[in-house]
Amino acid sequence: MTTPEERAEAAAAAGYNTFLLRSEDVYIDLLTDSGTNAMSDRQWAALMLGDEAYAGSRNFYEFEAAVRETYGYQHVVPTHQGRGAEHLISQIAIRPGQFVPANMYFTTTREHQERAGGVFVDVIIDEAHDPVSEHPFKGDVDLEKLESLIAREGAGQIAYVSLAGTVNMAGGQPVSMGCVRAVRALCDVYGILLFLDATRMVENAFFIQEREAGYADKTIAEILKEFCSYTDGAWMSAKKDSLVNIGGWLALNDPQLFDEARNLVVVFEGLHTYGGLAGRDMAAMAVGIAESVQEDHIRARIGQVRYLGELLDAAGIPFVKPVGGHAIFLDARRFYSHLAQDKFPAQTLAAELYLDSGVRSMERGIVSAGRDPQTGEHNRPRLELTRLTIPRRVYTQAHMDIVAEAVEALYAGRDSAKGLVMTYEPRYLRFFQARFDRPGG
Ligand code: P61
Repeated sequence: MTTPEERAEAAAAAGYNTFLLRSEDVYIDLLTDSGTNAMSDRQWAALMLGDEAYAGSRNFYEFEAAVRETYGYQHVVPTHQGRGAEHLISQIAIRPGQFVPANMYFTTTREHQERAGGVFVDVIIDEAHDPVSEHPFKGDVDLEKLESLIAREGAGQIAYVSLAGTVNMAGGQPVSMGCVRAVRALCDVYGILLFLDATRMVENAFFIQEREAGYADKTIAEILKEFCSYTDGAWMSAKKDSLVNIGGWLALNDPQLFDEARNLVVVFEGLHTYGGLAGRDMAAMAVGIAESVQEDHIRARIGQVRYLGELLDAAGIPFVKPVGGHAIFLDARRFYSHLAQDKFPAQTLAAELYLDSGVRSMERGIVSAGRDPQTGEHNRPRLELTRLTIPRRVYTQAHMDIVAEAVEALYAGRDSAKGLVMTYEPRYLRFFQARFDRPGG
């Protein structure tokens, strides 16, 4: 715990960017659910069985078996985390000038797609951009948008369809099984590849089980495997669903594409049997993969996020509905309705929440969206959100109560917020390291 004076100093030193705070200055850390999960006793025990051979570690084969068993893909290379895998797939599967249609962007994913010369195109349904729409599958692809892109550019100009389950930037919103089947069918007509960002696909499976006709009696594990079976491969940040502090992978069914991945991984990550990880990390990941699909775990995990949502809803706080898998996304546009987007309302909300309570959250609005690579202008997302992200197996209900009280107190005094001015803007993924001034503060 810190005093208001200490937080004022820490926030100023961090340029009012929650990514630049020291964790010891944070009371409840809802920056991310990435790598911040608590490992189980079994995962810790597995760490002690690390086989740190440079080549052919026993833990690699355990990890490979876990991916095959739980996700169903044929071939896999480990990577140090999700963006390592995004880099590999983008380099392998995108030719400069090709289009990459996706169900909304993710920061690192789009960065790697654009670095490989790809042109990102958002083909998510319109409801995803609307924080008040209660559509049960806001992560779905709009097939008309996808088809018209194919018709306009030609199938040969589409690198692949980039599908994420759940959709982080839309609020952790799921994709339906009906959608992935339909996208698969369309891809088959045109001979287009379909790759999945499987980072929170277990959480996505939970929503299918809960909401989609015909899936109530299927297990999370069955739903996950069926969903993946419609795709040609996947990349993964294991720091989320798979309950580890570090790790990721790229899986591919096509032996030739896999051959390229296995070759490229040695240039950027490490040998194909460790990919930037220690043997013990792969051991913990193998156990985490199996634990992640346990029904009770996933119900408790999403239940906790919903609990916070219910508290905030009762207090009339505006946030993205329905509540998604990993976080509550406060709607900064409505929270600070007096602030124009150029005043960075979501960044302001993250800064003010920290100053007021020591709770750390994350901007997911205009700062995160970066600039258009062609025009150099700010991308202006319709969603201007501040994410309260819940790590898995870490916090208690009492922590959620405190967070809700903190947000309510901030909402009561919302009119006094004046916004922020950006004083330093990094070239890549600017939100991580950008700095701001706080007028009057
Ligand atoms: C997060 F502010 N997510 O949500 P890596 N795909 C997806 C992710 O959510 C994801 C990655 C790929 C993070 C960490 C993070 O703009 C940010 O293992 C759906 O982080 O490399 C990561 O996986 C990349 C936070 C990443 C950010 C980018 O908190």
